[in-house]
This record gives sequence, structure tokens and C-alpha cells, in this order.
Amino acid sequence: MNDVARRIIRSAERIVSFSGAGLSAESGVPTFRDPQTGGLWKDFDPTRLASPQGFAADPDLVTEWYAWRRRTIAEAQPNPAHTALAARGDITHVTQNVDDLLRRAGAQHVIELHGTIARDRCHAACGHEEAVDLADPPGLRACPACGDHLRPDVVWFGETLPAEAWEAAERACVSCEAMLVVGTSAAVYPAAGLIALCKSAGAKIIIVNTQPSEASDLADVELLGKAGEIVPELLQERH
Ligand code: BJW
Ligand code: ZN
Repeated sequence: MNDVARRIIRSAERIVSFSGAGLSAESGVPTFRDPQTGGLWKDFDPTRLASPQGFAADPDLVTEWYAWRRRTIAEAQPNPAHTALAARGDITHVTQNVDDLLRRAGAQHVIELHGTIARDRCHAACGHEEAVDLADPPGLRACPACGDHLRPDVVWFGETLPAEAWEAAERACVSCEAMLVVGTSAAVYPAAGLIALCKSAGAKIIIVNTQPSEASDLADVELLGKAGEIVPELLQERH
């Protein structure tokens, strides 16, 4: 294990983890962009499946696609990277992931920037929301409160991030001493901007990824390899 990375983690009082789809890849949840394997966006068009315009054009298609992803996530288990992160009660977890694997691993402070696939909400934003059974996901249905469509409670392209989550993430980032960036291409904004925010506030940046990412230039230490192997080793014993 890289000594500089270990020293950064050991000496930091406040640590933020910033994760992306690569954190859950070893659990069998597909990533979005992966130069090696392609990822979801190689076979599926994000503008048709992860945008309000796509949902308006074909709500059944979008609902079916999310049902498939929900079943995949229901079958997945947290991997050693989730478990190692969750075991550190002193880390604030800022995640772009909509799966619930960090929470299932027992993580306490999880900030979900892109929402959660484990809940539906009213597309007309009337305020109605309900939990869904990931193993037996519902088809397209009407909001019981206003009659519009229900949709996954996730953030699609062109939509704003949940204000409370965003503000909490910003607060954690400006006051942390180290950020552990795990399994993200750092290609999607505004989330990816949190890495530069941390860096400009004086934090050390450690990146764990199977390959260089768009945040590589910001890294104090870049550890190339699988999250499930590197993260547990990096976070072993605190002192
Ligand atoms: C491993 C591994 C292993 C693999 N171990 N590593 C500034 C500049 C340019 C564009 C914009 C900008 N600001 C905003 C935009 C537009 C847009 C955007 O960012 N576009 C870019 C693609 C160019 N952003 C938005 O639209 C956002 N909203 C917004 O800006 O609102 C303000 C606004 C409103 C109205 C008008 C104008 C502005 C919203 C973004 C929402 C993103 N939504 C998604 C879908 C969520 C729901 C769902 O899951 O279905 O979020 S897209 C998808 O990308 C998902 C992810 O959270 C997100 C990030 O992806 P992530 O997690 O990084 O995954 P990958 O696949 O990209 O990377 C995986 C990485 O893991 C790879 O690097 C692998 O190497 C690595 N890896 N195995 C370690 N075992
Ligand atoms: Zn409604």
C-alpha cells in the first residue's frame, strides 16, 4: 500500500469519501462509462433513459429500464470497499450512486447527490413519494395524490440536485482534510466539481480507480486498481 496515502488517511481528522459507480462494480452493478467494458451508456442512450424529456417521450420504456436496474441492485451485495468505508463512522460519504449498497453495508453519514433508486416520487413534484421493493419493482403507475406519473427519485440530466444533499456535501467538502475519491469518472457536474472544491479548501485528494479519470490532475495520490482491494487496505486501523 502507498505510504503517502496511508499517512494522509491516518492524519486526517475529517475525511470525505466521494464515490461513483466503480464502487459498486465489483458487486455486479454496471457502471455508466468505462473505456474498457463500455458501461451502461454504451448500450443505452442517456437522453432517452435518464432525462425528463426521455421520460415524457416514453415513460414505459424508462420505467422498464429502471425495473431491470432495480432487480440487479436487489441481487447485489455490498463488496469489501462498501464494508470498509461503512466501518469508518468518522467518514462522511458523499455518493453519486443511487444504489443503497453503502447504507446496506451500515454506513451512517451518507449524502446521496443523485437520489436513490429505492424510492419513487411524483414527476409533477406534488410531494408524494414512496419506497419501492427493489426485488419486485413496480411498472408505470399514477401518483395517488395528483394523477401524474410516478418516477424513480433520482437526478436526471438537466435536473438540479437535491438542495439539502448538495449543501451538506459542500459543507463537508470545505471542512475536510482528505477526500477519498472512489470509482468515478468525474465527468458529471456539478458533482465532480466537489473534488476541486475540496482541493481548493486545502484537502489532500486520494483517488482510487481502475484507470485514470478526469480528476487525475487533482490527485495528491492516485491508486490504480480495484476499489474492493485497495479501499479496505487503505482504511485499515486508524492509528
Ligand atoms: C472502478 C471499478 C472498480 C470501474 N474499482 N474503479 C458543466 C460542464 C459540462 C456539463 C455540465 C456542467 N454542469 C452541468 C452539466 C450538464 C450535466 C453533465 O454533467 N453532463 C456531463 C456528462 C457533460 N449535468 C447535469 O445535467 C446535472 N444537473 C445539473 O447540472 O443541473 C443544473 C441545471 C439544471 C437545468 C439546466 C441547466 C443546469 C445532473 C446530472 C445527473 C446525473 N445523473 C446520472 C443518472 C442518475 C440516475 C441513475 O442512476 O439512473 O447519475 S448519469 C450517471 O453519471 C449517474 C452517475 O451518478 C453519474 C456519474 O457517473 P460515475 O458514478 O462517475 O460513473 P462512471 O460510469 O462514469 O464511472 C465509473 C468509474 O469507475 C470509471 O472511471 C471506471 O474506471 C471506474 N471503475 N470499476 C474502482 N472495480
Ligand atoms: Zn403527484
